[in-house]
Amino acid sequence: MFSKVLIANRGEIAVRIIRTCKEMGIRTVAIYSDLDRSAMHVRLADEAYSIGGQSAQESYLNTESILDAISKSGADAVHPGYGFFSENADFARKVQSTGATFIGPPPEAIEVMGDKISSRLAAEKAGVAGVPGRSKPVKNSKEIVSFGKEFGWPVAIKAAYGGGGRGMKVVTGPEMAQEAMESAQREALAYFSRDEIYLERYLTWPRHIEMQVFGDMHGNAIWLGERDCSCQRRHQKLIEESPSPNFPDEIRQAMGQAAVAVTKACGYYNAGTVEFLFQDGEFYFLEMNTRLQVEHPVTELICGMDLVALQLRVASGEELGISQNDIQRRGWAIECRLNAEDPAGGKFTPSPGTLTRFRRPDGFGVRVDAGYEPGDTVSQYYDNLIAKLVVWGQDRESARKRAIRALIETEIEGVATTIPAHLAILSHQDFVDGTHSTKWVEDKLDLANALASESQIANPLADGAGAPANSAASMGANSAVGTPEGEGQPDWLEGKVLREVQAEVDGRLYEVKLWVPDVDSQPGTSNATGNRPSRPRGSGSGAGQSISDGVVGVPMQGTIIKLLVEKGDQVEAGQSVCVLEAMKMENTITSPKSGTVNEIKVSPGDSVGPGDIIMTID
Ligand code: MV4
Repeated sequence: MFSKVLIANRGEIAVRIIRTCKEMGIRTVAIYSDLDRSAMHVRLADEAYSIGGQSAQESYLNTESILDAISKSGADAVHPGYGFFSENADFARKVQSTGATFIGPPPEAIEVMGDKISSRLAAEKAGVAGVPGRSKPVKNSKEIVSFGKEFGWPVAIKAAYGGGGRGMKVVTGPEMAQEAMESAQREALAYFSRDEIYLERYLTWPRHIEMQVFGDMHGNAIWLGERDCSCQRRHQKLIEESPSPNFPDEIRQAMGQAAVAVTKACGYYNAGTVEFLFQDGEFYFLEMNTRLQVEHPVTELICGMDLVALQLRVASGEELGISQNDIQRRGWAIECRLNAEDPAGGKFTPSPGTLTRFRRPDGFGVRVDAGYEPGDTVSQYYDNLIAKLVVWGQDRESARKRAIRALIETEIEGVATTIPAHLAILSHQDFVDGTHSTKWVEDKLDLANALASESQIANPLADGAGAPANSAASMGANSAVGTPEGEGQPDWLEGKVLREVQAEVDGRLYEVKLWVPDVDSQPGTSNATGNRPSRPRGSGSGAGQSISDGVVGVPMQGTIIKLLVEKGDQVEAGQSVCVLEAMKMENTITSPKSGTVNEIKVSPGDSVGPGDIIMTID
């Protein structure tokens, strides 16, 4: 086994690898850019070497400085993580030329799988079919037209050296062939410096299901179950789960065997993932990823195995030590990628910044792989994945509900996050039914108002609006407190901010979200993303107190029965100001503070809902 491993990566995956090394008694070496001098992976490693620079190109993609750090540290192995140099055969060879071991597959296998035409051929040779198509480059648009006639429209044009979805064009008919071909070639050239393209029949509603495989240097290979990664937008995955819902076990077994066949056919060892498209009961080889993937914890949770430990063992020459029959998969796992992005309007706008608050969820079946701690900064220069929330449950519904609970428990401030999108996905009937596809998030899911809609889907775990404070209804944690901005905002939201207020009704505390006039926003109290820098809550800040403490809000759906005060009246904190009929009961609503009734916005008989404003107190 190795004595010192250099992790040629940053963020959560570097942290992930360091943790397993520590458990195995292996010394860890971090590398860091100028921006990452005090990053979490550096704090956790035993040693750290500066590689300079800010951008990925200047730092984590700077071969010379990384090779320098390998030799200075005396590391006997290098783990590339994912992204950066993880699938670069030249880097793997250079590492090996220093005498250190590259913790990953042989460079030749990286090369075969890096070219999509050669990987399609390799799979074909192993008896595993890709989507019906041609495993040779296309030279002119006539070939596209004849392909469409033979296989049917639409046709997918793909970049031979592509990947990750860039360079793919969908051609719906012969008249589009020429233009689509040229544009695919231009894109392929721009992204991958090679303009070879090839054709496949285009599947219109596929699921993306991938199979985790593992091989050793002694010719053994196994499969560890699938992951369904159909919830993605713009080729960025959002949610992954295992097993895949509505996926018959005969197909799982066949897919596992197909994945192992591909693995063995290219002389593969270490961790790998074989990607498939699945539609109408058939699966088709798509590509093979020759690295440990972001979503590997989903497999770890259902298999009860540490995949990084296994990577280290097989890289040091050990046998897998487990056969296919030893693999037992149990229960269900779901991973949500918490990115520093604002999902409002489905735009997923990057939202770099400092995490002024980061409360990690906890409890049974909850795992958080984070690359950041409170006070750390998510830089615009790198991947903005803050953390992965991975939950385990004994079945899909338990896992789904646990994921929702844990997302609600998570509090991140200072940056916007994808949490509202995850809540929208996990509480959508299509997801519950498992009828979604790779196109579902972009084509069907409505994220038009991912921020504001949070108060509407107030409690996805229970029905009925309104729940006690600090329960599922208080979703204010998720940086949803902010200013409406961007296109598509209704006029009435202009100049308003989303605030969380507490309302006490008959001695029970409710938290609701309100769009209120941005009266108390002073320069410096609100950061660039419009989020409040801090959010007082709970008894520590005084029950009934809130950020916009002069607003009396409606905590639940109901009818206004009676107003107990008039405009201009003096009221005391805790004084009853309004009677609301809800859930067949009369509830008195109290003033959150002492002051003067400034404005009354409702009348007896009005139908009101959570988030409506009853009155304001000055
Ligand atoms: C496809 C396809 C439908 N039909 N190929 C996109 C990423 C690239 N590696 C392959 N991709 C696709 N190839 C055929 N013949 C649909 C996709 C696709 C997709 C695949 C996996 C995960 C997400 C996706 C999102 C859109 C399209």
